[in-house]
Amino acid sequence: MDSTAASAMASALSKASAAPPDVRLAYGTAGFRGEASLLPAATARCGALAALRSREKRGAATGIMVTASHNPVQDNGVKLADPSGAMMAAAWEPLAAQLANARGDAALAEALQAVPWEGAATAAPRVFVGRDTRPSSEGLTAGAVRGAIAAGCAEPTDVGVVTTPQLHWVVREHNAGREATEEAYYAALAGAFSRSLGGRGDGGAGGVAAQALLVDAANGVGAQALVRLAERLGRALTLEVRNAGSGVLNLRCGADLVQKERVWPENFSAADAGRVVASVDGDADRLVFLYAASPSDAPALLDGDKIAALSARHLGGLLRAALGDQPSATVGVVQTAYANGASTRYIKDNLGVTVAVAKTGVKHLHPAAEEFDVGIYFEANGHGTVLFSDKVLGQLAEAAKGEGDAAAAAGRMLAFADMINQAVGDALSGILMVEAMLRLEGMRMSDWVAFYTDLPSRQLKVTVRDKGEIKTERAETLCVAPAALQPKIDAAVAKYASGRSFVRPSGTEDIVRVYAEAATQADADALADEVAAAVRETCA
Ligand code: G16
Repeated sequence: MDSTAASAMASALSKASAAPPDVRLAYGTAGFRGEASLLPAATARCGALAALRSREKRGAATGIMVTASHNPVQDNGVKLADPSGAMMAAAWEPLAAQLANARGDAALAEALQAVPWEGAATAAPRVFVGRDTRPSSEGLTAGAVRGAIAAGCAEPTDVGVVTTPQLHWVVREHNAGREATEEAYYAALAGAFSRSLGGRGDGGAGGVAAQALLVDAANGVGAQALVRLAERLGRALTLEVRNAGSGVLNLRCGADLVQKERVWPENFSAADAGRVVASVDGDADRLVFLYAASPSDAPALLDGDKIAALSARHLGGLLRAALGDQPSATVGVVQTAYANGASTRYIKDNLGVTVAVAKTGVKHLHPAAEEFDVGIYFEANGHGTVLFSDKVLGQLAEAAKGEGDAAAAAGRMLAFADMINQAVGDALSGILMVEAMLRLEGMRMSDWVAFYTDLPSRQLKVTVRDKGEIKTERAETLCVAPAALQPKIDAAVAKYASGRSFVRPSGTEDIVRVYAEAATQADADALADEVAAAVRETCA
């Protein structure tokens, strides 16, 4: 942007936004995140950035979502959506950080001058703004709207209280010229769910839908969306939503707790044995399942790895049924270092599907999945989705015009492509996808659990003076700073059979995450404790 335009916009933006806090805010795994009182400046400036990104994309809509996802209720955050509906391009993250931390008009003008501006001067920006149910979200959203207006977006579109994936979906659909409303979202998902089943599996041929599917909504924004989706689904699938908002957001409930601690969330217990239990996080972009065959069993966790395995198995099979045994379309799974080693082996060795590894964060997995025609990406924590290339969609559309089993398989696969939110991981869309796949495979939850047995693992959080001291490489599997840490991790890992461990600074919380895997649970726990102690000692 030229200096005259930048100065004018800086003065409008500084009137529209509070001053940044004394601490420097970093753009983390999924945007800015922290205690809500730290965020008014960052959210307002992200509103401006969303408008600037839209201008740079010649008026294609972008999105801004005010949420702190799995974080405690007193935190908040902001996630930005690109015109494709995916996370904002990584190249713009430094611009966001510079803008969010700029103090005074001159620093704001300098930050704005760094924003790409080719063709943007005349474009009319379009920004969709959504928020979750946190008490601080309404005020921060108002700031984001003011920021977008200061950057030239005359009328930001307030989509109100929505899940993060709904906001991303609306942006994607709008830019594709389709109806981009919340109502259209429910209709699209429910319609595709029933088309995917095509009359098969209704009522639960696989024994999975005879009873209502139980959902832990983390007392978050997903609860109201699940209720509206259930209305649309009617008898095709009954959902019973618990932790629907009367308790504290993310406290002893939600996908983050369930995945990390492998326990029943609040308001669920051994009495729910035999039922399918889905757990979503505070903004409904993560999904994991729990299942206990009998009340005396500890619940088994079916995490993002298991969802990836089920998707690869079902969609790989459908693709071959639709396009023949040697389809030219490629299928691949993208995982992170957190993926359980047993899942990677199952996907590669049993399913014969390629596995790629990316750094934590959907912003890293999503582009890696785009390398495949059917790109399946899931983080173990339940974030993920499936992407379909235009090439494979074209091949399937052609095949669906025919007759017989191949045409039916192609039609079913196209229904999955409509049901799955390809903008970003979506717990609601994921629940339907898993349910449809289980019914079509004629599988029970116990069959899915039995795909493979997870290697025992443990995750810990360690608080240190400055998590930023920790630097990693090789998709976060190697700690390169502080230099003394990786040798300590290596020494600890060497003591345990099938040991594996890594550390990384969280991009959403002020902590360091420790992951450990080993042949027995006792060993995984001991390894995690040793590595956590090494982190404390080295980063004290
Ligand atoms: C965000 C990202 C996820 C990522 C998670 C990790 O999730 O969207 O892709 O897995 O952060 O967080 P951390 O860096 O703390 O390990 P969410 O659900 O918190 O928005």
